[in-house]
Amino acid sequence: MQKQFGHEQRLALLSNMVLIRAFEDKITELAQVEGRLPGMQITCHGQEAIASGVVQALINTDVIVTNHRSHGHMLARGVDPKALFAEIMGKKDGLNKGKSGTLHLTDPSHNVLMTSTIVGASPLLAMGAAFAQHYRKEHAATCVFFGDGAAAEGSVHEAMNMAALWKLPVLFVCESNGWAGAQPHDEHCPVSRIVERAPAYGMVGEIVDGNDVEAVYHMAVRLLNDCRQGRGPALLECQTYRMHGHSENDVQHYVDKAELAEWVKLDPIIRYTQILREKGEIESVETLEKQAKTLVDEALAFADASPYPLPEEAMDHIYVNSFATEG
Ligand SMILES: Cc1ncc(C[n+]2csc(CCOP(=O)(O)OP(=O)(O)O)c2C)c(N)n1
Ligand SMILES: [Mg+2]
Repeated sequence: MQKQFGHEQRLALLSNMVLIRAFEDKITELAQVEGRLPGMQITCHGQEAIASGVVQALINTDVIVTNHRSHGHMLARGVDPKALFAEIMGKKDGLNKGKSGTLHLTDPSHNVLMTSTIVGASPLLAMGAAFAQHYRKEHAATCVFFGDGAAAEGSVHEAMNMAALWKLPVLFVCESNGWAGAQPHDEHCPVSRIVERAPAYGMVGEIVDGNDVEAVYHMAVRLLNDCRQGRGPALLECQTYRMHGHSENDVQHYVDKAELAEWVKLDPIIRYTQILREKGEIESVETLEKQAKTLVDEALAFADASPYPLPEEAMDHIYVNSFATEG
């Protein structure tokens, strides 16, 4: 059941954004230190309102399928920051025993089915989860996150066509952040708004200011309710901006600094803090920031204390019957 929208919900929308920012600020910091974090670190700086708003609109039975920019979705869903940090560091006590790293995260206990870093694969993979919900007549939906770059992939078109045809309970959430790697939107997409495609698939489409967490939340609540009631899929486009490089080792030399500065002014955390202060709901964001920092420090200490998985365990937990045990 969806809780009544009030002070508690507004505070949760803000505190989840603050936690995501604090968590990823630490990732950014450690990504610059050699040997601290394996692989490519991809953060959602500037896009926190989408993770916080959409995920808060989900109910427990809803399923998430996500992509390479997934930390925010997982934290907002309540995934343990310690296990998440340890996983990102490739440690044994990580969410996936240190074998997924940052890019293949999954947490079935929170119905985060999977992360696919194959651009455009997540929507098609979400079809399986949504079909199962539909087949079992569950009161649940599948929420899949993908980027504006992914929207051009054939697999996304197939997924949308099939979902609309079979009236599957899927919320397609397109995080339109203006970039696909180093390519600006108009270099890879002939329409400025992905949402314009929704009617052509035979589904509802809505667009929101992705830096306005309450707008995202309310729209997601509405669309998800319709999905769960068997009215078929919907496309929610959230307009936002990628505030960091594609990954933390991308210095964004190709980004127009004035354009970036304009978007920095629309930072979703600063905007919502101001709104809640004006409403008298909070005095400042500092208490939430301190709490988030403590959680992140504890998460890092936990991850640091955890060992790396042993080489002889490399094939464990990969297959249902691993090659290691089958010989
Ligand atoms: C099929 C495929 N092609 C290319 C890549 C390399 N790649 C990783 S992320 C990315 C950009 C994706 O852009 P978008 O979907 O807008 O997501 P964003 O990174 O902006 O969140 C690319 C090209 C990939 N992982 N998979
Ligand atoms: Mg993008």
